[in-house]
Amino acid sequence: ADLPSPPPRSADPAKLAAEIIERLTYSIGKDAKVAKPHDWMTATILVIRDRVIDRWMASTRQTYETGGKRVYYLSLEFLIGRLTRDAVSNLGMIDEVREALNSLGVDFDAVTALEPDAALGNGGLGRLAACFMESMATVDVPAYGYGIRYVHGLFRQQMSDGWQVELPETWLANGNAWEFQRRESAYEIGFGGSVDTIGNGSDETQRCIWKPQERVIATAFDTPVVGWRAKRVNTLRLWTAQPIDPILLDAFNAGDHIGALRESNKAEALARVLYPADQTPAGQELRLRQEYFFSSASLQDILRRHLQQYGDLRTLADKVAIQLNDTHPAVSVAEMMRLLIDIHRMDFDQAWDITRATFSYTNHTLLPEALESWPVPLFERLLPRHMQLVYAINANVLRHARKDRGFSDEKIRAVSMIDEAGDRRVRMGNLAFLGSHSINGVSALHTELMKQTVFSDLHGLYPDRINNKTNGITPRRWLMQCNRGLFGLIREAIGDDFMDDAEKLKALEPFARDAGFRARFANVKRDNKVRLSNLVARRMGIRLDPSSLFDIQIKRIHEYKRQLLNIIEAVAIYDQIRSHPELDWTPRVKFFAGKAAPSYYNAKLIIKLANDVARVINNDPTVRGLLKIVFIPNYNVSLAEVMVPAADLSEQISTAGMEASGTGNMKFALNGALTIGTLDGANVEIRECVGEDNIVIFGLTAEEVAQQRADGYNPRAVIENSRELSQALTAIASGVFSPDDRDRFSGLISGLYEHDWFMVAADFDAYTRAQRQVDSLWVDEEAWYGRTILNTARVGWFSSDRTIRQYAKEIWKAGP
Ligand code: DL6
Repeated sequence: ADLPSPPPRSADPAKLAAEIIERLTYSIGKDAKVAKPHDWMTATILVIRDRVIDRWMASTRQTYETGGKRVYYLSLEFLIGRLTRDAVSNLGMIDEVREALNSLGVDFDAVTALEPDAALGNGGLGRLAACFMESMATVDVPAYGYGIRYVHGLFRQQMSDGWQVELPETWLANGNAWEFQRRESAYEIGFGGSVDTIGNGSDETQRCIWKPQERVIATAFDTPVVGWRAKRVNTLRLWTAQPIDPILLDAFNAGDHIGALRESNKAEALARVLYPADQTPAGQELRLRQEYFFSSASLQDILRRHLQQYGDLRTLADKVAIQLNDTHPAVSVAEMMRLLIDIHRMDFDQAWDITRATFSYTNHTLLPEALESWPVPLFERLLPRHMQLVYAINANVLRHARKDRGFSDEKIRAVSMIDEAGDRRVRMGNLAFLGSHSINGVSALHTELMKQTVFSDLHGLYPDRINNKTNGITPRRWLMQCNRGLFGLIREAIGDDFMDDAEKLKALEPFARDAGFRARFANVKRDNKVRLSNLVARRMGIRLDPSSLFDIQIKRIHEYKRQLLNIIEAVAIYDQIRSHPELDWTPRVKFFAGKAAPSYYNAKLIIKLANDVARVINNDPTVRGLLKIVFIPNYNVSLAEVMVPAADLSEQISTAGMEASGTGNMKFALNGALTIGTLDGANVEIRECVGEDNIVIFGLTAEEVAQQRADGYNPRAVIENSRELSQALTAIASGVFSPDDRDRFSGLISGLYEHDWFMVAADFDAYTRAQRQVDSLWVDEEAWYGRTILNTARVGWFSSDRTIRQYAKEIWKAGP
């Protein structure tokens, strides 16, 4: 029988205020008089959460009743940031909640600022997953995100004398009012052990039974994800690991108090930390365990839900689409085969058809060191049944390649799931590719390079599978919430249409020629720069002049992203300012922020260099404040929300061919910054949208990079030919910026002379010319803001709503 639902909750500020007090009293057990700021935050979240739940249940019910296809986004990373402001804003209740809290003497901004960032990701890949979750709810795709509920997200970065130090991050320390534990959604996950074969050897009767040696329980925590205007609320389901027996009582009673908890600790280690590597091979058993743990839990959950509703797994691909976010969940392909064949008794061919029809895979990098592969002995020891299935799938594919397509030995080696060069390894990229009907890259250039390089032979074998889905960002978080000033100004100018369709920002184009609008746009930018300057003064004690050009590079620290190129250019300008004090130098602040993988020595050295150079330049009176360098520690989503709106210049200067897409480039352009960048990743498409005059492009193209490397690039000759570059490198290498340890950077710099894999020297002169071009554009303030307004007006296409609509239509066949 239909049971009654509760009446929907009101958005009236007085009612909100009353409910906040009620929650404070009855859920938190605090009197308003003694409540601490955190208590107010939790009470406020609980009240907002109630409004979300109404729509969450309606969305779930609607998918069930209409038999809608569900999309499952499997990702080891979700770099969410704070949730509360996002939810309140998407519910359209910011003013009401602010007023309610005000009436209680509590400041909305102060309360929301207390929420810790959910930093369950390393960088672009994880942040993309978070934007996608919000956009899937916005464009009405019934979707679940699946991941791990890491107790410790990405490490906290502290600076100790300019060196990065990693500290554990504790986002759950004060509880998490947004999540719901689902004790009933629990699945057993096995590791190790052996496989028994039963039956008489004929295919129909033979059966494999995996008997794992270790078992843990995965249990779910659900967080609602609210789409724009709260039309739909989807679910982010994160798994945590528990032991089967919380304590081995026999061992405990025998006095082995530590041994009694060993199993428990081992299980809990699975969800303890986010693997802090970014584009480096994880190389650790724990990582493979995490990958299998969350893949298996998610697939068991998906199959259970499907069976419960439809009772038949043969319809799986009609009702379910599973997107693999990079290769981290690629073991899902083998797990799906195991579940279909061993547990649900399907035959191999049918299981393989269903698997491929259900899965699709997104590749996010071409860097060879980031292409995951696992040593065969490790894979076999942890997942013996999956190893058998990988061999069986491989045999199928290789037979087809050789017999039907006449593949040579060399091509067979390239498409095989087993890498036979050196120690045998299971290639997760090939497994994900072969188990999917769609494989996509994340920008047009990256997709082309995928076809030509890492997947060229697989592409030859299956030419219809690779497609492009250029990344996007959610305009809610990355414009409407983080840049209230610009948001208000745009609404005044062109009305509200762009709030539901970011491409309608185009209506702003004519305002680029309107002097009054340009002045207001400049004022908003200035306010945002003042806000960032205040943050820097508070956190670092450095005073900045907001009328300087704010030049910002924020992203993971990696040699291919070339923070080093930017720092060397700073050293070169420093020289120039001192040699030519009579010239009109553009006052500039170069900002950096970003984390380095803890084991990535050169990246950490680059952070130290930025800090060393900053100390010298910022304290040199002859510079007269014309150049300042600021490295803001502990970059995270919340810091990005302050930095992005304050940028005049966005640094997107990776070695061409190496940045798959980038998404920071889109955020900056949307918030009215000019890009200085190479023709890499999505920069190429940004240039097409904003127009050549409104972006500053420099340097080698991807093709030229490949050509130079093939021709035997000689960086020493390039350096010796450039006076500015040689002088800057000599200064750094000889210890001008590191008087306490003169050789600190000599290795880093000699690497540039000897190989310079990332083409810093090759692009240096072009980069400095491009920077001087920026200086000359900056002088004409009117024209500068005309250009930046055109950037905002023309990058609506990079909304993740557009990206998700393309995934939904072209890959998932789901959604409206
Ligand atoms: O697709 C999201 C993001 C891209 O914008 C970046 O260009 C790319 O570097 C990043 N890739 C990774 C790969 N990590 N792994 N594996 O983070 O993805």
